[in-house]
Amino acid sequence: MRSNRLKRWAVIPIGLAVAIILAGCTQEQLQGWLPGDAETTNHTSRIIGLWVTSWIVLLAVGLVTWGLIIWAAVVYRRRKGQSGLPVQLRYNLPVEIFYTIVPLILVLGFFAFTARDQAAIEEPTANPDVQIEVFGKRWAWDFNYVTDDAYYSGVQADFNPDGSIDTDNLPVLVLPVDKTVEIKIESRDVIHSFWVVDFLYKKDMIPGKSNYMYFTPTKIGTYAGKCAELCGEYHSLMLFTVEVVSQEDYDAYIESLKAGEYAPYGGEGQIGADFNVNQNLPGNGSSTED
Ligand SMILES: [Cu+2]
Repeated sequence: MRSNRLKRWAVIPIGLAVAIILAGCTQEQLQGWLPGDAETTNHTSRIIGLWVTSWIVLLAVGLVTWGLIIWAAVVYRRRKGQSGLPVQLRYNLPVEIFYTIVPLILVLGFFAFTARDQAAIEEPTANPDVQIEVFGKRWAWDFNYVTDDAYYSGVQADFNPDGSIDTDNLPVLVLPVDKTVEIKIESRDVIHSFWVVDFLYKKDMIPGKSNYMYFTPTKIGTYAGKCAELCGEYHSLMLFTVEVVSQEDYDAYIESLKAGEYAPYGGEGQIGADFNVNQNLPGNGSSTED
Protein backbone atom coordinates (compact mmCIF):
# COMPACT_ATOMS: atom_id res chain seq x y z
CA MET A 1 0.00 0.00 0.00
CA ARG A 2 2.68 2.45 1.11
CA SER A 3 5.11 1.54 -1.69
CA ASN A 4 2.27 1.96 -4.20
CA ARG A 5 1.69 5.49 -3.03
CA LEU A 6 5.43 6.24 -3.26
CA LYS A 7 5.43 4.94 -6.83
CA ARG A 8 2.61 7.27 -7.67
CA TRP A 9 4.62 10.22 -6.30
CA ALA A 10 7.64 9.20 -8.37
CA VAL A 11 5.70 9.06 -11.65
CA ILE A 12 5.51 12.85 -12.12
CA PRO A 13 9.23 13.83 -11.83
CA ILE A 14 10.48 10.72 -13.63
CA GLY A 15 7.94 11.20 -16.41
CA LEU A 16 8.93 14.83 -16.78
CA ALA A 17 12.66 14.00 -16.93
CA VAL A 18 12.10 11.29 -19.53
CA ALA A 19 9.93 13.61 -21.63
CA ILE A 20 12.62 16.30 -21.60
CA ILE A 21 15.40 13.86 -22.51
CA LEU A 22 13.32 12.23 -25.25
CA ALA A 23 12.46 15.61 -26.71
CA GLY A 24 16.16 16.11 -27.50
CA CYS A 25 17.95 19.42 -27.51
CA THR A 26 17.91 22.02 -30.25
CA GLN A 27 21.00 24.16 -30.89
CA GLU A 28 19.11 27.02 -29.27
CA GLN A 29 18.70 25.03 -26.05
CA LEU A 30 22.28 23.73 -26.09
CA GLN A 31 23.57 27.31 -25.95
CA GLY A 32 21.13 28.37 -23.24
CA TRP A 33 18.98 30.55 -25.53
CA LEU A 34 21.87 32.95 -26.14
CA PRO A 35 21.80 34.75 -29.52
CA GLY A 36 24.45 34.05 -32.14
CA ASP A 37 26.51 30.89 -31.88
CA ALA A 38 29.86 29.53 -30.72
CA GLU A 39 31.56 30.47 -34.02
CA THR A 40 30.66 34.19 -34.14
CA THR A 41 33.88 35.46 -32.57
CA ASN A 42 36.88 33.76 -31.00
CA HIS A 43 35.31 34.46 -27.57
CA THR A 44 31.71 33.32 -28.03
CA SER A 45 32.26 29.59 -27.39
CA ARG A 46 33.97 30.46 -24.10
CA ILE A 47 31.11 32.78 -23.08
CA ILE A 48 28.46 30.21 -24.03
CA GLY A 49 30.38 27.58 -22.05
CA LEU A 50 30.44 29.72 -18.91
CA TRP A 51 26.73 30.55 -19.27
CA VAL A 52 25.51 27.00 -19.94
CA THR A 53 27.71 25.35 -17.29
CA SER A 54 26.57 27.90 -14.71
CA TRP A 55 22.93 27.11 -15.48
CA ILE A 56 23.54 23.37 -15.22
CA VAL A 57 25.13 23.84 -11.78
CA LEU A 58 22.31 26.14 -10.70
CA LEU A 59 19.66 23.70 -11.92
CA ALA A 60 21.36 20.96 -9.87
CA VAL A 61 21.15 23.28 -6.84
CA GLY A 62 17.50 23.82 -7.70
CA LEU A 63 16.80 20.09 -7.93
CA VAL A 64 18.39 19.46 -4.49
CA THR A 65 16.48 22.42 -2.99
CA TRP A 66 13.12 21.52 -4.53
CA GLY A 67 13.70 17.89 -3.57
CA LEU A 68 14.38 18.77 0.07
CA ILE A 69 11.34 21.06 0.22
CA ILE A 70 9.03 18.41 -1.23
CA TRP A 71 10.60 15.66 0.92
CA ALA A 72 10.15 17.71 4.12
CA ALA A 73 6.58 18.64 3.19
CA VAL A 74 5.61 15.04 2.43
CA VAL A 75 7.45 13.18 5.19
CA TYR A 76 6.64 15.63 7.98
CA ARG A 77 3.08 16.44 6.91
CA ARG A 78 0.31 16.34 9.46
CA ARG A 79 -1.08 12.83 9.76
CA LYS A 80 -4.59 11.72 10.51
CA GLY A 81 -5.48 12.28 14.13
CA GLN A 82 -2.74 14.85 14.75
CA SER A 83 -3.47 18.40 15.89
CA GLY A 84 -1.55 21.52 16.84
CA LEU A 85 2.01 22.27 15.74
CA PRO A 86 4.22 19.37 14.65
CA VAL A 87 7.35 18.62 16.67
CA GLN A 88 9.72 21.56 16.26
CA LEU A 89 13.24 20.53 15.24
CA ARG A 90 16.41 22.67 15.26
CA TYR A 91 20.21 22.53 15.13
CA ASN A 92 20.61 19.72 12.65
CA LEU A 93 24.40 19.84 12.41
CA PRO A 94 24.86 17.84 9.16
CA VAL A 95 22.28 19.99 7.36
CA GLU A 96 23.83 23.21 8.67
CA ILE A 97 27.31 22.16 7.57
CA PHE A 98 25.86 21.16 4.16
CA TYR A 99 24.23 24.53 3.52
CA THR A 100 27.30 26.43 4.65
CA ILE A 101 29.94 24.49 2.71
CA VAL A 102 28.06 24.00 -0.57
CA PRO A 103 27.26 27.70 -1.21
CA LEU A 104 30.85 28.57 -0.31
CA ILE A 105 32.13 26.11 -2.94
CA LEU A 106 29.59 27.47 -5.45
CA VAL A 107 30.54 31.12 -4.93
CA LEU A 108 34.26 30.39 -5.13
CA GLY A 109 33.74 28.22 -8.21
CA PHE A 110 31.62 30.80 -10.08
CA PHE A 111 34.17 33.46 -9.17
CA ALA A 112 37.15 31.42 -10.33
CA PHE A 113 35.66 30.44 -13.71
CA THR A 114 34.34 33.97 -14.33
CA ALA A 115 37.74 35.48 -13.51
CA ARG A 116 39.48 32.94 -15.75
CA ASP A 117 37.22 33.67 -18.75
CA GLN A 118 37.18 37.41 -18.19
CA ALA A 119 40.99 37.50 -18.11
CA ALA A 120 41.12 35.57 -21.41
CA ILE A 121 38.53 37.83 -23.09
CA GLU A 122 40.15 41.05 -21.84
CA GLU A 123 43.68 39.98 -22.83
CA PRO A 124 44.97 42.76 -25.14
CA THR A 125 46.07 41.82 -28.65
CA ALA A 126 49.60 43.13 -29.07
CA ASN A 127 49.49 43.95 -32.80
CA PRO A 128 45.86 43.92 -33.95
CA ASP A 129 45.26 43.65 -37.71
CA VAL A 130 42.54 46.28 -37.51
CA GLN A 131 42.26 49.15 -35.07
CA ILE A 132 38.88 50.81 -34.76
CA GLU A 133 37.88 53.79 -32.64
CA VAL A 134 34.19 54.02 -31.79
CA PHE A 135 32.56 57.13 -30.37
CA GLY A 136 29.11 56.84 -28.84
CA LYS A 137 27.07 60.03 -29.14
CA ARG A 138 23.45 60.88 -28.45
CA TRP A 139 22.06 58.96 -30.36
CA ALA A 140 24.34 57.33 -32.88
CA TRP A 141 27.88 56.17 -33.53
CA ASP A 142 31.09 57.37 -35.17
CA PHE A 143 33.51 54.75 -36.44
CA ASN A 144 37.14 55.62 -37.14
CA TYR A 145 39.08 53.04 -39.13
CA VAL A 146 42.38 53.95 -37.49
CA THR A 147 44.53 51.45 -39.39
CA ASP A 148 43.04 52.47 -42.75
CA ASP A 149 42.52 56.20 -42.10
CA ALA A 150 38.83 56.38 -42.95
CA TYR A 151 35.70 57.15 -40.97
CA TYR A 152 31.95 56.74 -40.93
CA SER A 153 29.76 59.10 -38.92
CA GLY A 154 26.29 57.69 -38.23
CA VAL A 155 22.91 59.22 -37.49
CA GLN A 156 20.24 57.80 -35.20
CA ALA A 157 17.76 55.24 -36.45
CA ASP A 158 14.54 56.32 -38.11
CA PHE A 159 11.23 54.60 -38.73
CA ASN A 160 9.67 53.12 -41.84
CA PRO A 161 6.17 54.36 -42.70
CA ASP A 162 4.73 51.20 -41.07
CA GLY A 163 6.39 52.05 -37.76
CA SER A 164 9.22 49.49 -37.90
CA ILE A 165 12.88 50.52 -37.61
CA ASP A 166 14.52 51.47 -40.92
CA THR A 167 17.50 49.11 -40.63
CA ASP A 168 18.87 50.02 -44.08
CA ASN A 169 20.15 53.38 -42.91
CA LEU A 170 21.74 52.43 -39.60
CA PRO A 171 25.39 53.32 -38.99
CA VAL A 172 27.56 50.43 -40.21
CA LEU A 173 30.81 49.08 -38.82
CA VAL A 174 32.58 46.80 -41.32
CA LEU A 175 35.12 44.26 -40.02
CA PRO A 176 37.26 41.73 -41.91
CA VAL A 177 36.66 38.09 -40.96
CA ASP A 178 39.39 36.13 -39.13
CA LYS A 179 41.43 39.25 -38.42
CA THR A 180 42.34 40.43 -34.91
CA VAL A 181 40.41 43.56 -34.02
CA GLU A 182 41.01 46.18 -31.35
CA ILE A 183 38.14 48.54 -30.65
CA LYS A 184 38.84 51.69 -28.69
CA ILE A 185 35.59 52.64 -27.03
CA GLU A 186 34.83 56.29 -26.23
CA SER A 187 31.96 58.70 -25.74
CA ARG A 188 31.32 62.19 -27.02
CA ASP A 189 28.78 63.14 -24.34
CA VAL A 190 27.22 60.81 -21.75
CA ILE A 191 27.80 57.18 -20.74
CA HIS A 192 26.75 54.75 -23.47
CA SER A 193 27.53 51.06 -23.90
CA PHE A 194 28.92 49.38 -27.01
CA TRP A 195 27.08 46.11 -27.55
CA VAL A 196 27.09 43.78 -30.55
CA VAL A 197 24.39 41.37 -29.46
CA ASP A 198 25.68 38.18 -31.10
CA PHE A 199 29.24 38.84 -29.88
CA LEU A 200 27.86 38.28 -26.34
CA TYR A 201 29.92 41.10 -24.88
CA LYS A 202 29.42 44.78 -24.20
CA LYS A 203 31.44 47.56 -22.70
CA ASP A 204 30.64 51.00 -21.30
CA MET A 205 31.59 54.12 -23.25
CA ILE A 206 32.64 56.66 -20.65
CA PRO A 207 33.34 60.34 -21.38
CA GLY A 208 37.01 61.10 -20.79
CA LYS A 209 38.03 57.45 -20.55
CA SER A 210 39.03 54.93 -23.23
CA ASN A 211 37.95 51.31 -22.92
CA TYR A 212 39.12 48.56 -25.22
CA MET A 213 37.68 45.39 -26.71
CA TYR A 214 39.77 42.70 -28.41
CA PHE A 215 38.34 39.92 -30.52
CA THR A 216 38.49 38.13 -33.86
CA PRO A 217 35.20 37.94 -35.80
CA THR A 218 35.19 34.41 -37.20
CA LYS A 219 31.94 34.26 -39.14
CA ILE A 220 30.85 36.36 -42.11
CA GLY A 221 27.46 37.93 -41.47
CA THR A 222 25.40 40.91 -40.42
CA TYR A 223 25.02 41.55 -36.70
CA ALA A 224 22.84 43.96 -34.77
CA GLY A 225 24.50 46.45 -32.43
CA LYS A 226 22.92 48.77 -29.93
CA CYS A 227 23.56 51.08 -27.03
CA ALA A 228 23.12 49.14 -23.79
CA GLU A 229 23.15 52.05 -21.34
CA LEU A 230 20.12 54.33 -20.99
CA CYS A 231 21.50 57.59 -22.36
CA GLY A 232 18.50 59.78 -22.99
CA GLU A 233 15.32 60.27 -24.98
CA TYR A 234 16.30 58.36 -28.14
CA HIS A 235 18.46 55.67 -26.49
CA SER A 236 16.31 52.99 -28.12
CA LEU A 237 17.16 54.42 -31.56
CA MET A 238 20.92 54.30 -30.90
CA LEU A 239 21.43 51.32 -33.17
CA PHE A 240 24.10 50.17 -35.58
CA THR A 241 24.99 47.22 -37.77
CA VAL A 242 28.21 45.22 -37.84
CA GLU A 243 29.09 43.62 -41.17
CA VAL A 244 31.74 40.93 -40.96
CA VAL A 245 33.05 40.48 -44.51
CA SER A 246 35.97 38.98 -46.40
CA GLN A 247 39.26 40.89 -46.50
CA GLU A 248 38.58 41.83 -50.16
CA ASP A 249 35.15 43.22 -49.35
CA TYR A 250 36.62 45.08 -46.38
CA ASP A 251 39.31 46.67 -48.55
CA ALA A 252 36.70 47.59 -51.14
CA TYR A 253 34.52 49.21 -48.45
CA ILE A 254 37.45 51.26 -47.13
CA GLU A 255 38.26 52.38 -50.68
CA SER A 256 34.65 53.43 -51.29
CA LEU A 257 34.66 55.37 -48.01
CA LYS A 258 37.81 57.18 -49.06
CA ALA A 259 36.44 57.77 -52.56
CA GLY A 260 33.51 59.67 -51.05
CA GLU A 261 30.77 57.18 -51.91
CA TYR A 262 29.29 57.62 -48.44
CA ALA A 263 29.70 61.40 -48.26
CA PRO A 264 28.74 63.31 -46.23
CA TYR A 265 28.61 60.48 -43.67
CA GLY A 266 31.92 58.82 -44.43
CA GLY A 267 35.26 59.75 -45.89
CA GLU A 268 39.00 59.77 -45.59
CA GLY A 269 40.67 60.72 -42.31
CA GLN A 270 39.42 60.56 -38.73
CA ILE A 271 36.80 62.35 -36.70
CA GLY A 272 38.35 62.62 -33.29
CA ALA A 273 37.78 63.92 -29.80
CA ASP A 274 37.53 67.51 -31.08
CA PHE A 275 33.87 66.73 -31.83
CA ASN A 276 33.17 65.80 -28.21
CA VAL A 277 30.51 67.88 -26.50
CA ASN A 278 32.45 68.60 -23.35
CA GLN A 279 35.98 69.73 -24.21
CA ASN A 280 37.01 70.19 -20.58
CA LEU A 281 36.88 66.57 -19.44
CA PRO A 282 40.22 65.30 -18.17
CA GLY A 283 41.80 62.62 -20.31
CA ASN A 284 39.57 62.84 -23.41
CA GLY A 285 42.52 63.82 -25.57
CA SER A 286 41.30 67.33 -26.26
CA SER A 287 43.51 70.32 -25.73
CA THR A 288 43.16 72.42 -22.58
CA GLU A 289 45.30 75.24 -24.02
CA ASP A 290 43.98 78.67 -25.09
CU1 LIG B 1 23.59 55.46 -25.72
